[in-house]
Amino acid sequence: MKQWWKEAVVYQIYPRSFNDSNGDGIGDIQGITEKMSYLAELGIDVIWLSPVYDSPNDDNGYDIRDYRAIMDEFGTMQDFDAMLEEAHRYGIKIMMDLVVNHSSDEHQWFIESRSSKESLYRDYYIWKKGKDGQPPTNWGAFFGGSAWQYDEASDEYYLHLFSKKQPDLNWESETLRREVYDLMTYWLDKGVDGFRMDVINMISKDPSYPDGQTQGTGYGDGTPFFFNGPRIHEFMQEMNREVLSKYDTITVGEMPGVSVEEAKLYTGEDRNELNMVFHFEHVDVGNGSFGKWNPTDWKLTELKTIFSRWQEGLEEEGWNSLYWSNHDQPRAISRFGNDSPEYRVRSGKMLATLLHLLKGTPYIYQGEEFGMTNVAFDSIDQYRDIETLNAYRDYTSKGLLTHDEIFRGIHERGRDNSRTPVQWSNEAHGGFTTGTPWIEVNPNYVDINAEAARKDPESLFHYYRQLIALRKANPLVVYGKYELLLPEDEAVYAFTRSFEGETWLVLCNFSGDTQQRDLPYDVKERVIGNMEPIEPFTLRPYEAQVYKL
Ligand code: TEU
Ligand code: CA
Repeated sequence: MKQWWKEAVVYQIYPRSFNDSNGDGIGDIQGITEKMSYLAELGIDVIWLSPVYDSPNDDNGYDIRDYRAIMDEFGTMQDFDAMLEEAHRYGIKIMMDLVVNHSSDEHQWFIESRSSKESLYRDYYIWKKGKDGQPPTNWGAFFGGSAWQYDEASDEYYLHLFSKKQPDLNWESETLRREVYDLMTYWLDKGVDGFRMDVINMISKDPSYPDGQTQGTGYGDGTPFFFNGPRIHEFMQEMNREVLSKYDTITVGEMPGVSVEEAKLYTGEDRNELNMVFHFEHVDVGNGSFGKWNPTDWKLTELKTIFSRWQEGLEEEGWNSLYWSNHDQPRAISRFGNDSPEYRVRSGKMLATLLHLLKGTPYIYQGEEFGMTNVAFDSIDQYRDIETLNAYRDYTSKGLLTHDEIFRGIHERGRDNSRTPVQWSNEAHGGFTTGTPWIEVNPNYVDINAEAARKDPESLFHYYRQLIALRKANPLVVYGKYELLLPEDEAVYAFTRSFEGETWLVLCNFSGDTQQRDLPYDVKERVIGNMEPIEPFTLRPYEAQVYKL
């Protein structure tokens, strides 16, 4: 089958915050259908849809209660079918979010499993005896506390790497794996085009369940025993053989902690596992002693080293995904650019130029295409994300971080930065809802919104359209070989892409100062850039230029 997913651009929708069609303050599926022409105008090929399945929303849909039903707040299965049909009418494919490392504790499987040790569903989940009154291991859950929840009735603990309402599924059970393949088949038979697989490299655990070196208190400080476990490739190949190989799909595995070497095994052409993976190396630059909660400065050379390792590492084997942001990460311009009024759009175009001229499949997160920024709420009561709320409570109550210290981390890196409603216009609530939004809209919606961007030919929105069109018109953008230049440069990211005798030079100034570089190249023409170029190679603050050599 043609590897169309290498030439595609993916747009991620977090439905809860995308567009509310019925005024209840919550984004919904009909709201997506209403915006399909907007996405077609942008020029994207695939929508990655964050979970829309029935869920109690402990983790906003990443805790699934019924894999074959639509969350009431998002609408009905008819709404879903209408959205799928509308997307396909525009030639846009739909990639569902497959969350099968864990389910909700309200899923029927878990209710049965917890009901009795003799239940047929007992081994759908991971139950273990404690040790001397303590949990089975000293692992910390990503959302705080122990990764084990005690169950009085059976005097056993169940594993939950995330919240205690997200019990981990037991992939050692072949019956459970069969259930997963069946639900995947259900959606593929409905006509969806692929899956983004949530923390899929955690599904194989080390069967010895060893303790970590230190007591995990959570928030990712836990032991790495649940990454890339011993049977992970067996499971991925079985999933491919049993389901994916029977359809023309696009797949991406979300893999915290994955290395380039491991990514070759997941995405190699002859591996029959996945098309690509999401790694976390670049989004973790500048992590402090408490990770993202006390972030530090990062250097451009760190970013270059990471991107280059992945570009070169997967050049011959495998394929890269490319992203700046998603529903777990802060807004790209605030994180890696400059969200001041003077430089917001220019640095947004610079970041987009860099990402979309790298080799791999680019992902655009909702609102990134017209330059949405981080939000800085004053009160913890304005935040909604379980990870942020738990971390604020735990780090301040244990005196590990002061309110001001962790609020800096929440403002810079909290997940709600990317979950405030998409700002469609300068109307109330940014045109997202006629009701009261489930989370407040960023007050800067008055100036930063899709409607204003679409009207302005110099906007970031139209620049993204040009980058996407460039990819469609030039195989070099998709297949060209990447070569890093100026590796030690802390202001300018420079690289070339070469394909069939043609070479393009990409220059991105990450700094707020004008940079002058002498490079041994003759310019034939300027392909794209965020400013009218002056003599090569002078780059004004946040200037980006792509030249054909
Ligand atoms: O995220 C996996 C994950 O590792 C995140 O917890 C992320 O590393 C962290 O939030 C960054 O600080 C996936 C989903 O994308 C996320 O929304 C879910 O909360 C999580 O899995 C559990 O399903
Ligand atoms: Ca709604």
